Formats: sequence, C-alpha cells, structure tokens
Amino acid sequence: MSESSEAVAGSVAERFEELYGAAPDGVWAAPGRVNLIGEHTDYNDGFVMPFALPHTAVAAVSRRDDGILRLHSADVDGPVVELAVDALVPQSDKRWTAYPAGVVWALREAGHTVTGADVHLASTVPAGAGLSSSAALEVVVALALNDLFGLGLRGWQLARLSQRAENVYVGAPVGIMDQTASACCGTGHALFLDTRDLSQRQIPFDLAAEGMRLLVVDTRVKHSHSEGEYGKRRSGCEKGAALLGVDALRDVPYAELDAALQRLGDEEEVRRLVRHVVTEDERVERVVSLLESGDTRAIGPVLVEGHASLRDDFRVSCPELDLVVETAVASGALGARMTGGGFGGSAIVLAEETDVPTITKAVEEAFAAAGFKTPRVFEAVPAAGARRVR
Ligand code: GAF
Repeated sequence: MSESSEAVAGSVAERFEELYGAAPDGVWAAPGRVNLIGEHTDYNDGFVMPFALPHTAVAAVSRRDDGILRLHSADVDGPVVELAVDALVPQSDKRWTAYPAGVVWALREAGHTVTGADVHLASTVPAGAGLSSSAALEVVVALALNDLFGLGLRGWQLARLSQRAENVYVGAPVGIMDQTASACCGTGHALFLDTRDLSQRQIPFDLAAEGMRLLVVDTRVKHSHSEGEYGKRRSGCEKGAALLGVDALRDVPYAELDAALQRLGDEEEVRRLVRHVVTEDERVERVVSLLESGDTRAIGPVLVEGHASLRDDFRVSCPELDLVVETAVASGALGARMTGGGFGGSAIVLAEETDVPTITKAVEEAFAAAGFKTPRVFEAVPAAGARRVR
C-alpha cells in the first residue's frame, strides 16, 4: 500500500518551496484506477466500471498571472521546465510535461482563463502499468487550476478536458474512462459509468466485509497508448459501427449480436472487435446487477469471460497477462482478468481472503518458471477520487 496522499502532501509542498522560493497555494491529489469490467468499451460509447486506487498523483501548485507555466516532477530527472501558456502547440512535446501542459492548453482552448502556474508533481501511481498514471497527472492539474482560477467546473467536465488534452495535445486516442475514474470515483465504491453521457452510479464494493480481496498484478511489461495498436482497435470499432449503420457499437443490442455479425460477412477482424465490445457491455451490466443483488462471488466467472474476449477477440492481452489469469484461476481465484488497455500492464484477481497467499505464490512461481520479470502484486481497496489535500 502506498503512503497516503495526505501524508505526502507536506513533503511535496516543501519541495515546491525549495524549487520556486515560496509555499504553494495548495496541494491536490488524483488517483490511478483499476477497471473491474468494461474494457475498450469507452470509445464505443459503452459501459465501464472502474474504481480508484490509493495511489495518486500529488501536485503542489501556485497560480501565476504572467503567462508562464513552470513544471517539475519528483519522478523524472531534470530541471524545472518553463513554457509560455500562449505558445503551447499540440503534439510538440514528447516529454512527461505534455500531460500537465496539455491540460492548460485544453482549458484555454475551451475559453477558460488560465494565466500560468508553478507546478511540482510527485506520483505513486506506477507508470506504464495500465493503472492510469497519465490520467492522474492530467486530472490533478485540472483540479488544481479549476480551484485556483475559480473555473467552477465539475468532475466530469475536468475529465472531458483532461481527455482532450491527451487526445489532441499528447496525441493518444484514449477514451474517457480513466480521467472520469480519477475525477469521480468514491471511497468504497466502483463507478458504473455510461461513457455516452457520463451518467454514473456509485456501486458499493467492499470486498473485505465479505471475506474477499482484489489483487492487482503488475506484470511490469510496459505499455503505451500513443503506440499504434490501441488506435488500430479504435478505428476497427469505428469501421464496425459504420458498416452496421450505428453511431457507436454501444447501439448494437446484445440480443441482435448474431444478426449484426452475419451482416459483417467476411470482415473477420471487425467481427471479432464488434463481438468483444457488444458482449463486454453486457458483462458490465451483468456485474452491476450481481453486485447490486449482493451476489459478489458470482462476478468471478464474468471477469474470466471478459479476459477470454480481450485475449481471443480483441487481441490486446499478452503472455504475461494470460499467465496471471490462468495461474490465479487454477490456484483457486474466484475470477481474474487483464485490466486497462492491455499489451502489458496489470491484471486483477478476485479471491477469497484465505486464498491470497497461495495465489500470490503460484503467480510468482509461474512467472519465474516462464522467465518473466517478477510481478508486483498488491491489494486494491476502492479509494477516494480527486481532491484538495492541503
Ligand atoms: C486505456 C484508455 F485510456 C481508456 O480510455 C480505455 O479505453 C482502456 O484503455 C481500455 O478499456 O486505459
């Protein structure tokens, strides 16, 4: 478990003062996430169900009114980077600074008055682990600027602007899930989100009370969304929607999936993508109703089904993620699946509390036997969304 954001706020503020010569106006935190179910559905206007991790990006920030944006990160070697807010150009920056600078750009592009800032960031969200470290960076900066410039934007609006920063400024074609999770999740709950209109419902998700645990297994295979495979899946889904004459794959009813697949004829790849998205939306709805009826253990097989669909139809898994799922299930887990975009990153495992040591050991041994890097395993309990901590 990482140190709480409230506990690190003091040292982040001190470092800010060393760097910039005065105490920050405030300190904010925004979490990473795991997604319980609903993968690659968000850019198809579908359903997702993430929850926030205790790991956060923490930002000490002061407002400036001279058009200068100064950025520093505790997690990246290098000096303070200084930029002019009116000279920010999409896709001109390939460094980490593109995430916070992209948020400033997106706010200004949307007509909000943001006249500069000094920012020092420190994050405990593992980077490249499929746990939304980038979204946490974006959302924490968006929230700080929202407060400091009195913009009055709601969580979902900050999520939309952060997504725009990532899509246009950074150049990664991601959906809206990660930013909304970071901005809107709540302690002890998973967020059932309709990505079409961002309507949401907080679903109580307290596994400990029922004698269960949710493990995150970071395979330590790094992934990145600006690389081509994510974008190819997204375009394939858009092609499927166009061929079927719908706005988004969300509009293909589950009951009409077979007929839709037939209409796609010999478009084999598009058929697989469509099948994943339509069945995955149905799985999210099934998980919501199981959780709401108190049948939590029964979500396990749905998670495993979701993994098979991501592996075989959507083809975004990798040998390490498959090995976590196979090994965890073979050693008694209730369910397991990859989480996030895939191509590396993390898997989640739902297990009885008493089975956690056996499952963890089995996964570690299987990784060693396969010659894979030692995975990082930790327990995830739904934590708070973005907030001011100081
Ligand atoms: C990544 C993206 F950022 C999300 O928008 C989502 O598409 C996810 O992959 C897959 O569900 O995390």
